Amino acid sequence: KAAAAKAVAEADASGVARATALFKKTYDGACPTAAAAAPGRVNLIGEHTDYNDGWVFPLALEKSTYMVGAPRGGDATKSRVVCEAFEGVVVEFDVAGDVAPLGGDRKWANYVVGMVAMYVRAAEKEGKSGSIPAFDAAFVSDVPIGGGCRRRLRSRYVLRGHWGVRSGGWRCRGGRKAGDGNMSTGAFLEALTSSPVDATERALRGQATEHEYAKVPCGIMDQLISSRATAGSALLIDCRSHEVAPVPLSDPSVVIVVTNSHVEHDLSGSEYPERRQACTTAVKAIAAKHGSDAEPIKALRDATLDMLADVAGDLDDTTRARAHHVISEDVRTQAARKALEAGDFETVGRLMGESHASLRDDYQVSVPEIDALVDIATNVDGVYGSRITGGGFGGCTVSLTKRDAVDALLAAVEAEYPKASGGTKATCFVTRAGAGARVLEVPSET
Ligand code: GAF
Repeated sequence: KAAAAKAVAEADASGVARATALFKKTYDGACPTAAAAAPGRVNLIGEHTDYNDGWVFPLALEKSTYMVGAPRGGDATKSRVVCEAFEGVVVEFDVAGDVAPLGGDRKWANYVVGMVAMYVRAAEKEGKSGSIPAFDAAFVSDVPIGGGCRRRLRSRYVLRGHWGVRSGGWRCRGGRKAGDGNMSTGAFLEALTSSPVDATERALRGQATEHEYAKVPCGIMDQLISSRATAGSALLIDCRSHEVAPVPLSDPSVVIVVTNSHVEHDLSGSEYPERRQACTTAVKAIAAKHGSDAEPIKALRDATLDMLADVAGDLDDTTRARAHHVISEDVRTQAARKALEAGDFETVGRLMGESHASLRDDYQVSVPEIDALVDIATNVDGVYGSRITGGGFGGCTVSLTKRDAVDALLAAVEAEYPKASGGTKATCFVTRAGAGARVLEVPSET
């Protein structure tokens, strides 16, 4: 525990120092007065259940996004933001509740602009105006890119946890994502205005930003885990009540490995909304037959596989398969929580394998490269289980592994994956469960 806390403190100090250097360089040597961080995440199990009011079981990465800044003062009306991935491009925007999403090469800043709009709106509801002053800010991130970007960094990925580093053109680092961009913005705005916000409320503002400003109709998982994570634990999250139950990952002989396929994914396309729509269609059919005033069926979380079987004739095969995934995934996720609490890693691994098969066959959000990574990992002695993690269509896998088996896993991925990916190499990292969004000190010497 002490070592983990020390590692977080060191990473935070280095993140704030890097962001401060970027801030000074961008804003004529000025010093930031507020700083905050929020982590990326990886989901152990419970995929595409969050927008069905179900359960998810993610943990925060030990890698975070850092934001520093200061009020501009004087009569400045616009805020400015710069990020390491687009160093030199300073985006200006109005601090307002009705500010329009940015377009073109300024799209990356929408997570900031959107969060500012959400905080301004919330204050206005309480009758407060001028709650956020015009500010300057700078971002850096240790959160690796989610999935793709083998070829180029798409601007909308930045600040959703999909970060690039500049090195002879856009280049990516392996890993996955999300919530860290808007949750670090939220915590930063709270630091700037000395007005802390409840961590769940911060996550809800982040989700609204995704919907309205990034046009991704996401659930609440990414923002909630980034906002509320507990170091050392995965969180079983009830996406209806927003209650969270930390489950310690305390066995030192077992680790979590994240592997990036480097297959590009983009949840702002049509696939994610189509999956959501199929779930809505299935809920309507099940509710019509099985819902009652006493026990309404409002979401797939309220349904069982028997109920689904009962309405199978009213649904097309695709819709039925989508609902089958979600209903069975909720069951697996709760079983995985119990198994993890009992230290039964074999069962957790088996459930992860079943989750992957369901996401591949019923929900159809996997791709051949990810399936290959899961097969490679599953065939390594000492790997309990492996699956696609996150929204899908590329991205990363998560594997639960004996610590002793990590070298064999990395060697197998290195040797086997390029055969399935047309030569692309995967990148892996081992992670413990990191801390949630936090306000940080700005060192006085800055
Ligand atoms: C993406 C979304 F942002 C989440 O809300 C969740 O639906 C996930 O895909 C799938 O579990 O990351």
